[in-house]
Amino acid sequence: MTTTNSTTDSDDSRYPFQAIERKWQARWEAAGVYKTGGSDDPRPKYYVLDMFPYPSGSGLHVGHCRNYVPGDVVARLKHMQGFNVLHPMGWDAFGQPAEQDAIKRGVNPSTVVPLLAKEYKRQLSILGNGYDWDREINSTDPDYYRWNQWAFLLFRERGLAYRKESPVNWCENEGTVLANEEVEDGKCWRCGFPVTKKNLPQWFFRITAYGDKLLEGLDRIEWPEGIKRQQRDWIGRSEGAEVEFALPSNADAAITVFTTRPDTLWGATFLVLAPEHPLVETITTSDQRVAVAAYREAAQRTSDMDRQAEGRDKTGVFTGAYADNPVTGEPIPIWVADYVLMGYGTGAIMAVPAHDQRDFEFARKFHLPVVLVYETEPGQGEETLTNAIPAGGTMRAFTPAPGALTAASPFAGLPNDKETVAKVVAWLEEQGVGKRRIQFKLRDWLVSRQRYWGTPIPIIYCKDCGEQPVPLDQLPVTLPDVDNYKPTGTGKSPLADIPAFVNTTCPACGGPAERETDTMAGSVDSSWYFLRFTSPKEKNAAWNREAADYWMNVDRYIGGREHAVGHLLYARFWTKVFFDASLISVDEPFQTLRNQGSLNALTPIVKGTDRYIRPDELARFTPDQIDHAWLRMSKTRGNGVTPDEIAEKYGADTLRLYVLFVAPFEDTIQWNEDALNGTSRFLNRVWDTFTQIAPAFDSDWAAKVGAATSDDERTLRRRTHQAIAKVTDDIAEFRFNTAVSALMTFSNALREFVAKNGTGSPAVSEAAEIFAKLLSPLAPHVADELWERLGHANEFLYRAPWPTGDPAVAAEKEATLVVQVNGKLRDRVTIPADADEETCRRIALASEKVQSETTNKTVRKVVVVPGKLVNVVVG
Ligand code: ANZ
Ligand code: ZN
Repeated sequence: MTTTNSTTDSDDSRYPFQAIERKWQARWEAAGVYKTGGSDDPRPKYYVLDMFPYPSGSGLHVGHCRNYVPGDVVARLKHMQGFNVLHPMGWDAFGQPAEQDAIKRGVNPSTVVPLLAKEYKRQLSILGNGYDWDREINSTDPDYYRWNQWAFLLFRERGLAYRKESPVNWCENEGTVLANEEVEDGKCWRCGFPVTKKNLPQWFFRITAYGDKLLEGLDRIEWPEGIKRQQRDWIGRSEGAEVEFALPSNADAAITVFTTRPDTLWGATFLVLAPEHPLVETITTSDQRVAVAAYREAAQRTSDMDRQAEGRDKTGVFTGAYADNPVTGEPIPIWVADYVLMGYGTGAIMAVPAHDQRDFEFARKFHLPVVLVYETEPGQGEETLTNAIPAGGTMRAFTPAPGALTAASPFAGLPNDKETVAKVVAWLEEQGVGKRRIQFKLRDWLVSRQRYWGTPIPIIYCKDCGEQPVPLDQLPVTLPDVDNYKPTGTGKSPLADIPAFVNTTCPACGGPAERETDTMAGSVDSSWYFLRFTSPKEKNAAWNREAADYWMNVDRYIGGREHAVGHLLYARFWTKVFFDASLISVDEPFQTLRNQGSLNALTPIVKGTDRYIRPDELARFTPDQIDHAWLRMSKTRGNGVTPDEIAEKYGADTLRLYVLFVAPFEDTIQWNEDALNGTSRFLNRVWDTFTQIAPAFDSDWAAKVGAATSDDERTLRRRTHQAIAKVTDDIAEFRFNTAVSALMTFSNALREFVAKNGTGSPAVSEAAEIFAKLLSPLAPHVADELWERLGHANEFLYRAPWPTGDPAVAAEKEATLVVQVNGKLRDRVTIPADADEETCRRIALASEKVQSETTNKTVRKVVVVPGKLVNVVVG
């Protein structure tokens, strides 16, 4: 009765995925299968979190499946393995995307967000993702953002939030503040007007106070090395010293530099100040004033990145002033140059052209002296140097000029290494001209946004009492409902135009006062949402302590690499602050992080450029102007394919399998709709196989399968138990592609068996039941349908126990290993037929009989014929 049906691949045998998927989605929802257990649940907990999305107008595209499907697969596996699983979803809905969408539609973002969220939820449900929607959070809900405000005040109380004047990107033409990503080549992205800087008082979080803790914690979490490296570089801890240079012309002032190489002080032949350095004004001599002023002007228009670019032609201007090199006693000229940044160290450097490449280029261009501190060959001369020498060599002896600190350098002959640096720092400290200093590249986090769509900053300004926090019992400060939420022309947030919002009373004196009108950056919302998910309905606190202690930290966090030094750093910082304030019990939020690869689509571009062409622009180009490139699928590029259309055409289960199977999780996928036919065919074949098996399915197979001992039955059982081990490990380790291919192999074995031996064997029932379970996390709809067809009425595989494999059954055919000692037979051991040399050696040496022969003797040699014989030579 059981020959394989050769028409299985044709369209008429396509399984009815649409009906099946709708049916199971409705059943799952009605039964509330994805409801999370409480923190008193006896099962061990497992917290799987996908970075929560910001909903925007065009909804999800299939590229999002790479983020959300794998998280769902892992959550399903863990639930079936007996864990109490938290797998929540919510909306990161403050900020630009929702605001832009609202501006486009001419309505308030608060009207748009719930609609967008609903649409995202619908699309995620189409994919079959199982979230506990009772825990849905929306960051724009006052019940959520009041806790942003609470946290802001907590940070302020702990000295971690402060206000200071700081430049913003400013478009004079539009009268708006621009975010960094709205500045393109120094110009406004909308109107092309040159962007300038404008100083505004703004709020900062003092993340720099956590530089060391943020570094240290990286050693304790299981994150991709690349992300850890990015965070380390971003934090950028440098050990060095501050050194003071006196000004002969001005006894009241001195220039302090930060250097990582104080040991090269003998070769510091000039100083360089950042153009913005406050002393530039004071020290510039009158004949240099015009030139210096012009140079500072020009520097203001250059971005920090360009200023630091390697190999860029060095520019600068002499101030006319000199400083004393404290160790040589020589006066050295003070220059201004834009390769020195005001925002790092002290904004001033000592230039050591012999050992620092940038200083070298600068010195050669402006004919400044070069003095070697370390020489790599005796009598080496400076004139012939073509590059700085950053490492190596031994320190020269210096003959000091009159007025120098010492008679001669006490370090002559020392090597160019860290120890010498440390000795010099200690010595400079003794001499009172320098001190040890740790410097971080990390900057404090600017949280102020001059935008409407964000959390209002809960501060009140009183003429008499100054800056006052809004009392906690008056939170939340809610965002007023307004018609105009577009950026104002003054640089202030649109909230500043709403007197009813601005005017309030001072919490301290009761007098008239004004509210802060800036809102918080959207990155604040995502800095703690993982805590809110542990108790999203908590009324009296940001989270319920017991729930947070039970669930934290997140076991598997899944999201894009682009968040490496933004969100992922901020979330760690907030967690550490909460930990230090004794509000939670963990100091790292995400134990394990996994970054999905992106999904690219073949996108039309303008020939010879990398500019993409959106579908609505295509008509403006002739065919010979158009080329194609693989670009990341995204809303803005208009190259997105919705999960809706794919689910309609192939089924969500097919889409899930395609996304999981086509490439390793971390790799880039090139979207190819044809490839969906492959996974679709696989599911159709599975469907056909189960159609054959179901009538003969015996749910009591476990009691009978031990008797299934024909060669074919043993082979099938071996494949079944091998599949359990492989799929279990692969899913847990995010090797979804090989998990799917293991299922394909398993499915083929089952089909072959049935074709040859029919469906009557208990080994077939065993295989069918286990196959449905293993398929379930990956393709949950069809798996539940197959389960039902095997006779499990009113059940959900999500609630079924995950199978455990029997390694003995899974072992490849067994073989007998002959074990000899000095050529004499001592033992016979049963081993897996495919045991390799190392395994055979280990098994043989572990044999009791061998051990009793070899005690007090030296094993000289072990000869192994894998799978057959081991001879232990002792003497
Ligand atoms: C003298 C020297 C000699 C330096 C030498 C380096 C090599 P990191 O490691 O990145 O911390 N520097 C200090 N402040 C700067 C600023 N505001 N803008 C630009 N450059 C600045 O780099 C520290 C080094 O970068 C410092 O050590 C200083 O140059 C420069 F053979 O001082 B060094
Ligand atoms: Zn007051």
